[in-house]
Amino acid sequence: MILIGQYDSPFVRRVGIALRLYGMPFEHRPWSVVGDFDRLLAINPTGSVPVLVLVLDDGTALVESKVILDNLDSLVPENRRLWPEERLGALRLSGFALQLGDRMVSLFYERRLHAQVSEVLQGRRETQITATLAMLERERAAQSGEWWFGDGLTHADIAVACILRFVQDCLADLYDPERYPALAAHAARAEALPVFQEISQPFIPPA
Ligand SMILES: N[C@@H](CCC(=O)N[C@@H](CS)C(=O)NCC(=O)O)C(=O)O
Repeated sequence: MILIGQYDSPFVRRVGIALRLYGMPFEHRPWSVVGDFDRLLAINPTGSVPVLVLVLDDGTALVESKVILDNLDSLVPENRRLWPEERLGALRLSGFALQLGDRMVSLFYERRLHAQVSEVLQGRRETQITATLAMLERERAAQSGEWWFGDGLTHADIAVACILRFVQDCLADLYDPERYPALAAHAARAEALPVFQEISQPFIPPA
């Protein structure tokens, strides 16, 4: 398998972390969505990452981190899957984390790429991001386990941790760890794991 995309994307990173945790060998091609746009388009016409190319099959390319992880999860024995027994709860949480990530990407591009930032869009995104962080903080604070659903790390834990790294990297003004102590502890616990340290790269802003 070939994973395309850089680990400063929370979506690429969550796939890379899961691949390592599953023990699945893969080749990583850290293509930039800007610098490698043309060759990315040839594989994924939406020009987005992550893309997972299933080389051992027929070269099928999967996009969208959730689609990719659902497929990978179906390939491993049940006891290695990264969805907990409380699957609905973890899906729900992952959904909020991923939408939060999408809002962050949108705001980052708005601020970075538009000469004249839309105040309406910026305000809307900031409200959405702040409200979702507050909701996640309340919910994480209500859980005393090591991870969100108990002892085992799940896709939902990974998604939240990757998104929290992303907000610190590219929208730091919206994330004060002291305001979100339960989330900050969650992120610190995840980032201390060897797999999070290995599947990681400093943020490279698009030129
Ligand atoms: N919902 C997608 C989000 C993917 C996404 O937003 N990727 C960004 C990088 S963080 C991207 O490819 N941006 C390039 C673009 O949108 O043109 C997923 O979960 O895979």
